[in-house]
Amino acid sequence: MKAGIVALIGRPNVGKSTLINALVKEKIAIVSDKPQTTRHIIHGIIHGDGFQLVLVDTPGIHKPRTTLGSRLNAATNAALDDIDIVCLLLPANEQIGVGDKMILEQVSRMNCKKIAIVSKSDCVKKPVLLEKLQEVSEIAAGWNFEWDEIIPLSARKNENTNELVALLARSMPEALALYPEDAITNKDQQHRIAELIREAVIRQVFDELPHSTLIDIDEIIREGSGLVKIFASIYVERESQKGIIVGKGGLQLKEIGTRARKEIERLLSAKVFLDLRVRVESNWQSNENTLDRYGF
Ligand SMILES: Nc1nc2c(ncn2[C@@H]2O[C@H](COP(=O)(O)OP(=O)(O)OP(=O)(O)O)[C@@H](O)[C@H]2O)c(=O)[nH]1
Ligand SMILES: [Mg+2]
Repeated sequence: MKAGIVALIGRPNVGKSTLINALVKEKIAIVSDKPQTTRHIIHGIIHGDGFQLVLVDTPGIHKPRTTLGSRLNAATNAALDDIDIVCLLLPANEQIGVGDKMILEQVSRMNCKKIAIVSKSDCVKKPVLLEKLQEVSEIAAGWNFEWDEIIPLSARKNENTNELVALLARSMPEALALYPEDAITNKDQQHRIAELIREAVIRQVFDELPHSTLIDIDEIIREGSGLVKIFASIYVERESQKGIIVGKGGLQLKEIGTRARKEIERLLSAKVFLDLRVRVESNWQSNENTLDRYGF
């Protein structure tokens, strides 16, 4: 048996969560076109013939502006201890910038196999992709290391994703499986439901409230009929932000509820009744106690 831990890292928005979902073949991490979507370390488990891969999705490494931001970076750093492979995602359709270079420096100091993933390969034409691969290959020399592998892929189009799994499986050490055979993630259903609500909130109001919301599940009731009733709170940081979530005549909140409910129904394979309340938790992103309470 071969088994081991593979961390996916990179700046916000490079496609880490989309990739873990594509590899695990189920939506275990929420995704958005806005930066700093992922806020927790999420494991995605792949079971193969004679191997088990534990993929680790991490919050995008960035320059923090809040206590939450610092804690997210710290969580990512902690997740990089004791891993077998690190995969750094660099998008094919963007320049390698200051943010990437900060992470490259960090990668150079790591004592594990290093794989560069050129993500979003579907966004560029072949010649541009080839140039990017060359650039990625050369850039490691600036920090005195070499990539063990460089692989271009598109998580959205599932291009080269099977090849990545095969490559990772080959590189795993001999070890016992870390998770039971039926596990696909370390996150429980309640956490995944809260995340699907947050994803709907990000879709609807990110521009007005980029990172201000926190979701708490108050109660889940499973009725005999199969209906699942979910009561949840969307926390904002200030009273004035409540109206943004609720919207004119409650329309915004209704739309958030409808989007989230559809995703949750898919997750639970059941009919769902979703009741969302908007509440205030003053400046929670900077409140150490609140952050502790919510597991950041
Ligand atoms: N065209 C294309 N878009 C992609 C691909 N992978 C991810 N994206 C898009 O890129 C955006 C960011 O994707 P995420 O997976 O949320 O990125 P992330 O790295 O997890 O971001 P954080 O959680 O904020 O660190 C989303 O709009 C995705 O749909 C891809 O292979 N091709
Ligand atoms: Mg993510």
